[in-house]
Amino acid sequence: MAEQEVKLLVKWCSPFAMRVEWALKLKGIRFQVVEQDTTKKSTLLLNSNPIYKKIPVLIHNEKPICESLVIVEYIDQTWKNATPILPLDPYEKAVARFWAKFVEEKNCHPVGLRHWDFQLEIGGKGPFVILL
Ligand SMILES: N[C@@H](CCC(=O)N[C@@H](CS)C(=O)NCC(=O)O)C(=O)O
Repeated sequence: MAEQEVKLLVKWCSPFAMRVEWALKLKGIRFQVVEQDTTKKSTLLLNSNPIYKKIPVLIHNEKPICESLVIVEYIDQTWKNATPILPLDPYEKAVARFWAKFVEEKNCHPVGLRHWDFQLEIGGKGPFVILL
């Protein structure tokens, strides 16, 4: 793949940003972290995510992608030759998306110890459960 410019707008304590950082690291992608103050939103953030005005935002070759789960899926599809994050099988992928949505709706912290408990509870099937 040609030279890539990958920037990630984050807030250091955001579990949603961590989710994306893990995905990029898992794929071995070099990226620039751009820390944001969400109490004083930058023009870059407002222009990149005008709908939700939230981090994380991935900016890949000047194109912004918003929403952490959408970003993880984008990363998985764009850098296909590295470790897969989501299952390839459509059914397994749907199950992964279901649990990711469940975790969000139950307001669980998407990373961290609670997730490990959750993974054990449902008999987690691989890194995607932890990451998502
Ligand atoms: N559903 C979003 C949630 C992102 C989110 O809630 N980001 C928080 C930081 S953890 C944020 O930017 N908050 C600023 C605000 O709400 O104005 C995602 O998955 O990316």
